[in-house]
Amino acid sequence: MGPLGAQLAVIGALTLLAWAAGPDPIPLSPEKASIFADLTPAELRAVRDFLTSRPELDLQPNQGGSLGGSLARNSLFLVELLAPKKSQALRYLDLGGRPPRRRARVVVFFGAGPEPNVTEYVVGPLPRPTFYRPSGRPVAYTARPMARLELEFLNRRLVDLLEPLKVFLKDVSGFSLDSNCGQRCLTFTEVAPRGLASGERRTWLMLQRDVEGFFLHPVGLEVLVDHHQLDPRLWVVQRVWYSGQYFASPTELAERYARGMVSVVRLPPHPEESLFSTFVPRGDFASGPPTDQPGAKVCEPSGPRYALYGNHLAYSGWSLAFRLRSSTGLQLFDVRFNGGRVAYEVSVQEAIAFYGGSSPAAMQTKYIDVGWGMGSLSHELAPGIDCPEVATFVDAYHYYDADGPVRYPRALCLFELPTGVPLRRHFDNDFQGGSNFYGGLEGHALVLRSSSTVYNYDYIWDFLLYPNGVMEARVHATGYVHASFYTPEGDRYGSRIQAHLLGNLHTHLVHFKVDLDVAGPGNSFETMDLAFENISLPWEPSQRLVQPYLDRQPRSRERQAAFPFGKPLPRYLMFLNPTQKNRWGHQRSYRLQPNSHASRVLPRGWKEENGVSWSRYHLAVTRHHENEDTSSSLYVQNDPWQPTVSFENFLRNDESIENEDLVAWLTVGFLHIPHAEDVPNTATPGNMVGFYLRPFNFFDEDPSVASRRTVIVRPDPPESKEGVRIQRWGPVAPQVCMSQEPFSYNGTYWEE
Ligand SMILES: *[C@@H]1O[C@H](CO)[C@@H](O)[C@H](O)[C@H]1NC(C)=O
Ligand SMILES: *[C@@H]1O[C@H](CO)[C@@H](O)[C@H](O)[C@H]1NC(C)=O
Ligand SMILES: *[C@@H]1O[C@H](CO)[C@@H](O)[C@H](O)[C@H]1NC(C)=O
Ligand SMILES: [Cu+2]
Repeated sequence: MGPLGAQLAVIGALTLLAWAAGPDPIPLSPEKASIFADLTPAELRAVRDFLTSRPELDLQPNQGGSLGGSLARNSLFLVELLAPKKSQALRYLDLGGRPPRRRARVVVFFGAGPEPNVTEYVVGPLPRPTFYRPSGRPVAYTARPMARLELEFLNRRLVDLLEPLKVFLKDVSGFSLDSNCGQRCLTFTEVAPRGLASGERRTWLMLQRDVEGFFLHPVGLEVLVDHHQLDPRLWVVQRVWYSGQYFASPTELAERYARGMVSVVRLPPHPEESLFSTFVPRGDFASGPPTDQPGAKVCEPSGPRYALYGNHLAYSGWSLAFRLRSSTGLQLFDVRFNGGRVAYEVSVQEAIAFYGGSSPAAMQTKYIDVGWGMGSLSHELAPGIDCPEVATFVDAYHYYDADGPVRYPRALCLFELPTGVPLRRHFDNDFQGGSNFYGGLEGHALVLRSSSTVYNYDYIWDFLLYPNGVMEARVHATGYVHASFYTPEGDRYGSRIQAHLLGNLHTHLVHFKVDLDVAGPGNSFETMDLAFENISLPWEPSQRLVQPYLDRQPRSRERQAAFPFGKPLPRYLMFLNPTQKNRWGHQRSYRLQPNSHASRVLPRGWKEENGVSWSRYHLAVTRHHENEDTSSSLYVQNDPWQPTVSFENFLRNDESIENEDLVAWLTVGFLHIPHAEDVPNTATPGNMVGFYLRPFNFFDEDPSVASRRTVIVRPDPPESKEGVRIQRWGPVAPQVCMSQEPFSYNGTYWEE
């Protein structure tokens, strides 16, 4: 090992010691974290093999070769870890003993029987299953998520159904659905929900030119296809819309077009000069240095300062377990700081986007993304773009609409980020042209990231850990907007963003579950804000003084802790441990601080709104129940009218939430009115929402004082020659990717 290597090893050892320090050093161990780890490929296969060997289930492959499959067959749609019950997990985590048995949650599509349905099962114990038993009531078959097979049937059936429009489509778009369409093919976007009431499965499809960024190339034709039958030959078109006009069938449109009775919008020929929907660079900045050079980069002068072992993570006082749940996405467990538990679970529950428009497809779009496999859509992250080059990348395996585990390379990444702003600093002015001291601590955060590409949109999910006990959750939105064919009536619902394109307004909402365990499971919830008092001045009683005081509102029942949109949310949302105090006599607390511009997507109780009743509230705090695990489900997208999970029911019994195990359910989001700059894509700056979890009297002082990266500069006594004394506690890092200049700080200012 060379001198540099030796130095790195020393720094590594120092970092390890830093984790072990602290008042209550029982961080989560990698071994214990593993009870939350996603199923391994071997476990996924074991579940599949166990179930496919049961003749009574009669499971057939999902993909069944090239259209060999049938929708009227039974298949294994989803296999994922069923996280252990909290009571069992805590017993193991806190008291030791045997780990809870590993089990799988399985979703089976029963299409073959007389009463097609979707049934969920619990399968265990892993890795060698011996039992399976149903969990919950079977779900209507029409509520199931779309599978690839059904989409493939839809593709094929559409060619037949739109046969009468062959000439019409060629004339207006220059593109076709023919098998020999070459570079001029049409494709479509299917919107959801699929109908107007429970039990329906009829979808508006929006036809588009199949070019790069096809989402932005609607040709003006939308068709309503009823595909509730399991035999695709029985699927029919119920309605047709073309550029503002409705028709009963493709034939009617074709006939009226042939008679010259349809006003058409002929699209410009393709390829256009420059295709607006691609990422290919065009134009130039009017000023600035050349932009083809690499920009600033994240760099780790002495290697990573975090420890990743399996699904266990440790960094600057933090330890936690994580997984990437196929149904919903990132999920953290047993989040501890300096050994003290802050939260048992922090996870993404759902992401929705509800639209407005004048074309039927836009009017009908209410995307509820878990129903599209949001957690499983964790496609590869690119080093240097999606995550810094130095990040650690982790693969994921999902069993979702597949016949075995599917590997998603680099589905997760982990990296330490210089925040670009000091965690703290002070210039202590001596008011005589110099300072008494300067002190500063670099700002850093550890980021755990994944993304989900739900068709056109890309969500970037982050959890950030700061060394002062603050955790942040955030989501950035990017990718293509869901846009529709421009007609003048569309102006009311968004912006025209290309000649034939309307960017439709929509609201993005994201639901998070934060199961806080602030220094233990028994917590209470309180809000704080300021109120004004009007008192007579103590030292001049004839005068009045109006000033703010702390208005504390303990919230003892669930209804008092549910904050509907439309009313202001108190600014301090405190989760406190009533039995533990910090040194200053305060109940140890964590504060939930949302970062959101959310509002409701529909009036309360209106049809589809019932499927997303969580979206009524900025925040709702409930008592923890094992059977209130998630606020949404795979089935809400295709049946929001009679949802299998109703969040409103979590609040209905208005339980006491004093000194109980509490769960905070937080809705964040923003209104998106698309604009020309959403072409080619929605950009991340400004499109970020989330929340912070911040210690509030949880510690006796800011725990980041344990960091050894602080620098203090003091002026030396006048007789000394150096002028300043620089104090630092960290090892002097090698000069890799750092300034060649040694650290300097002058600390004086002068007139010139
Ligand atoms: C669901 O389908 C299975 C398999 O066909 C069948 O045994 C069961 O009775 C069905 N359940 C309901 C509630 O329809
Ligand atoms: C404060 O109290 C005084 C005396 O009652 C009253 O005259 C004054 O209007 C009050 N001011 C405010 C801002 O409430
Ligand atoms: C700070 O800058 C002033 C003016 O250039 C110089 O006289 C002084 O020596 C500097 N002090 C240190 C500590 O470098
Ligand atoms: Cu948007």
